[in-house]
Amino acid sequence: LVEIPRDYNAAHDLIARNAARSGKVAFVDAASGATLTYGHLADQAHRFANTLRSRGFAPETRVMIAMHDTLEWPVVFLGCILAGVVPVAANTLLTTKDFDFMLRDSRARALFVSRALLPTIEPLVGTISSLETVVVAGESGDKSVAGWIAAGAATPAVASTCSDEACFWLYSSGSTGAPKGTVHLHSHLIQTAELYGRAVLGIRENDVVFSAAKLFFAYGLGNGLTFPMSVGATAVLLPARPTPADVFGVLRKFQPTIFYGVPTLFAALVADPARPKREELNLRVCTSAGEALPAEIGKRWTAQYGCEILDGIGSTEMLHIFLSNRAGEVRYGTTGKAVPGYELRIIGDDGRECGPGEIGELQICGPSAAIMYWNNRAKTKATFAGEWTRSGDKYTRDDDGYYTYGGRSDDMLKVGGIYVSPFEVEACLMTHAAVLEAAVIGAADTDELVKPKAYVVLKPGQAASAEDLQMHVKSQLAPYKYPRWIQFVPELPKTATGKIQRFKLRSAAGE
Ligand code: 3SK
Repeated sequence: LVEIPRDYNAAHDLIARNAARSGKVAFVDAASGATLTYGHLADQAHRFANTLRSRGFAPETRVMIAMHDTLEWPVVFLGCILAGVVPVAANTLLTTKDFDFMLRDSRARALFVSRALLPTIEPLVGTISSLETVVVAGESGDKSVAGWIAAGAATPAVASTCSDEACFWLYSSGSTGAPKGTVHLHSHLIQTAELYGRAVLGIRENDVVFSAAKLFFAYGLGNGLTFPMSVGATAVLLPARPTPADVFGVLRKFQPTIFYGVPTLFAALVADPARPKREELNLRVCTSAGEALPAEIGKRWTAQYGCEILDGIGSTEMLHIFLSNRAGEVRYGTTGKAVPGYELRIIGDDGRECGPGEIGELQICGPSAAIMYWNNRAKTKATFAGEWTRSGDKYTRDDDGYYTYGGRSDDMLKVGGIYVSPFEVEACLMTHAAVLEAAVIGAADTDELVKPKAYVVLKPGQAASAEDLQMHVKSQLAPYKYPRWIQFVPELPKTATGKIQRFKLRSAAGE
């Protein structure tokens, strides 16, 4: 385990590690080609921290970041942490309603937001009393991120924080209810960098890394910020959604040595007729997380690019990956073995620890576990049980210590690596005038990757097409949540007490 001093500021540590690399490129914006050196990053983060301080943002104040992955993202995130201010990194794909909840729940006093996301945020401006200011990224002027950086003094601005105090939050989604503000400490970032980044990935100074997962996801934050900064490597940032063409463009142009993806993306990449030849790329290792990587996709990628995908699993609660395959020991179709520094156990329905081959819930004990869900005592108690964090994922372990994914303990779906609650999609379908009832399950596509499928009962005398209902969901929820298939049925299977029997729909669908 990594020893962390009591007086410790996570951003100061990540910046100070690179004090002797001031001329080296820390971040590259793949869209514009602009770069940010470690020296400029340090300067801008301190200036930003000084502006926060001079505008009265005291340590422990919360602010929200809803920004695309540009060079300003690390400056804002690290600048806040330097000042002891707690950044809440938000999913940029969410809706106005989601932001309304998160801004109220976190009582963020400032929102740093990309210009392109303003239409989502504008209906909220002036309606949330705790939100004092909205500062736009990608612009210049007093009310812009660039303006806040420029206005700050260049003097060092490190708040005297403790390794055990709140450093940043991420929002995690659950099967029911609102997203949960997941509170992480100053000590957590570097723990993930040492235990997974260094020990499993072997990340080093001369690596160039590229993460398809964005910085606001726990997976993307470690991949694209903590790990490269912990060793002085260079990270390529892509502001836009990672289409196969963009991803291959980045892999060709910037020659990353580490590429972090998710199964849906790897499936699209191996099937892309315009994919580059092996010798055009410079990959050393790839990672996959978010959902189980189908073995076939891993094998096809390795056959094509001669480079393994280390499939692993992490969580917003544990901050990064705690179970992973290792280079040279990959077994596709499994999630590998425990990451050293994390202890894992599988607990059966009877509450006892499972032996090899027995299925149960995976629980994790390790030094990067979040301390709580904000404003949510019941869910905090249900998830964080003393030293152990419940994952909600079912697993088996074989005699060699390899773990294999066996589904969720709740009804949650992982779609493209992001949680989707079937209840939220059902509730949305039922707001359509023609829908009487709906049930949503996960169904596998041709790559064996899970997507939402809806069973819908229409009101008598009403008509609606599958496309109508898909459009309806797309207009109300984050775009990845819409059902890819809709089956109209005369009724839904139910228990005597009226509860929908999703397991019957799953088995009828062959899931
Ligand atoms: O979904 C995952 O497997 C994951 C991996 C790393 C960090 C966070 C998450 C949710």
